[in-house]
Amino acid sequence: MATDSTRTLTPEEREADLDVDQLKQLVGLVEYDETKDPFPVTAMDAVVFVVGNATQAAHYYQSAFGMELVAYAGPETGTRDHKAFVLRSGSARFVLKGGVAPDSALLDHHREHGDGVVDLALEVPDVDACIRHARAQGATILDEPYDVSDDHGTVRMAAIATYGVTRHTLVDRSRYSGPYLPGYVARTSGYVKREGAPKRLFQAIDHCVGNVELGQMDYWVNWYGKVMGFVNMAEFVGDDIATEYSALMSKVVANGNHRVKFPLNEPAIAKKKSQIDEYLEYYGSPGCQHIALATNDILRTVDIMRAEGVDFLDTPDAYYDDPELRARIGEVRVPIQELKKRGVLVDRDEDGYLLQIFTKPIGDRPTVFYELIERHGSLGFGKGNFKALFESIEREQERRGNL
Ligand code: TYF
Ligand code: FE
Repeated sequence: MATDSTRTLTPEEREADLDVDQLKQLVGLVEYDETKDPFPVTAMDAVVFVVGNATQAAHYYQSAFGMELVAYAGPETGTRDHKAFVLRSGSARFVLKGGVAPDSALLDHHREHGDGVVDLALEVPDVDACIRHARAQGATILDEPYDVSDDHGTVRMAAIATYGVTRHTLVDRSRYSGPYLPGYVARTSGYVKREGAPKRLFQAIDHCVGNVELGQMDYWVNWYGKVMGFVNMAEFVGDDIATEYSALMSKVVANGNHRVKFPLNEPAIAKKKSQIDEYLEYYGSPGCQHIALATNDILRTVDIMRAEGVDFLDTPDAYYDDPELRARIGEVRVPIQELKKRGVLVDRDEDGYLLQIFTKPIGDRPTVFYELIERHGSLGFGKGNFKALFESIEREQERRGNL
């Protein structure tokens, strides 16, 4: 019997007043038979970043991304090595870490990679079963299953290595009621309550993209299948598209109900330097390239983020004036003029359409950036926009002197 796994909401999702239908629409869920899943995953637990200045980054994610500060660990709370700020927006959770102690390993990490994602943590119902399966499939176990406890209960965790220096921490917080993890204290800031402060700009994480080295994409696609039971989604960018206008290949893996989606890119050999090569060079290893944030009002979100100083990639007017695009996308919920004004891209497939837009890299190095995505039935990633998008990325590469 196929269980309706889309029924499963995490406590964070319930707390954020998300219901299943909203979530289905937001991130494009499908039904699947969870009883046959060797590595059941409920949702993303957190995206964990190492940054050069977590104190200031926490301010940026509140002011520009409308996120809410919920927890903190640092020297004042007994964590002498680093500071960590936990931020939430709907069901999305970001953790920002910055080294404090001069010998903190986080400082070495930052010297080598700059700001970046170190952990795509996953909420799972059974950490031990996942680790047993992962080990049998040859995964590198970074942390064997262990418990951490405080007054709020117990969290069971473990970690496995994925591409580059990235890890997947597995988290079972079903017996825990604290603000994040033991060692963290609840912390809010006056920021969200401030008059005129941006109110929740996105509701969930839609997908997290990994850049891997030339020739390694299929290895990692197979790895996610073998180790985590992830399935290959139909969308891909092959050699044909790569050599025509941009030097990358891409495939998408997802957990059974598509709640967690990981596109994987590798550079392709082309006339110009691939945007993926630029990333690999500046990050110093494979790593997370972009995080797509699901919003139910992309126009408002873009307007607010722009006003707060976030830079988005530009889209030439010709994109919107192309009769072929107009015919293909048909009617969307707003006049095309509204999209054009903001540079929001639109793509349609057999299931529906989506609106999307991309920021420029958000740190000092040309590495991590964000996508905003508003889905209306489409389960894709905006394949019809790849040409316009990659050309826009290449214009930025050129400005940076990296093309
Ligand atoms: O996640 C995706 O597949 C889309 C498209 O460098 C994309 O957002 C792919 C590669 C890239 C930027 C966007
Ligand atoms: Fe994307």
